[in-house]
Amino acid sequence: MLHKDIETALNKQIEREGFASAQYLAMASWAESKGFEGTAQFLYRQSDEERMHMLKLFHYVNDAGGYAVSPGVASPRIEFSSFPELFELILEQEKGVSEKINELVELSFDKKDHTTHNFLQWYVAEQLEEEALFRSILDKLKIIGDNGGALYMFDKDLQKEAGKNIESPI
Ligand code: OFO
Repeated sequence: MLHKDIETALNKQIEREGFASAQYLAMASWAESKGFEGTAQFLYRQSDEERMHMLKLFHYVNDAGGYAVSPGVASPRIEFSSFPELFELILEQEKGVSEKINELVELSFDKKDHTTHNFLQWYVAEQLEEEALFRSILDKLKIIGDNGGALYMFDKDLQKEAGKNIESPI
């Protein structure tokens, strides 16, 4: 049986992953409306990934004897001034998620809940990967600056990234 505090904290995390999915979806729409197809595909994929992160937690809570709560959807931001601004926001969002995952790991440790502690390791590794990905994207954008041709290539690169298989965690 899940400790109540852990159940509550995991449900909070379900909410965050759901919000991340909605935020990526809003970003995908923005990129698509600007004609950046590759970036849009990449962001749609990110949105799907976050939904899977949410579902993986959801199933875990119920499998572990808790009660998973389907979260309401808070309104994500829908307007952005530039690609650097959009990707900065993503990196901040992912850093925030990593922080919360670390807090959850600590809580599971405090409560001596080894099963949840073990389950959360997948998220620890995933967040490390995602933060690294978005840091490298931001580095590329710094080099690109206002160069339209380079931005076009950047969009094509993200299209390739979007085509990579997503490892399904559920
Ligand atoms: Fe990248 O947020 Fe999910 O875990």
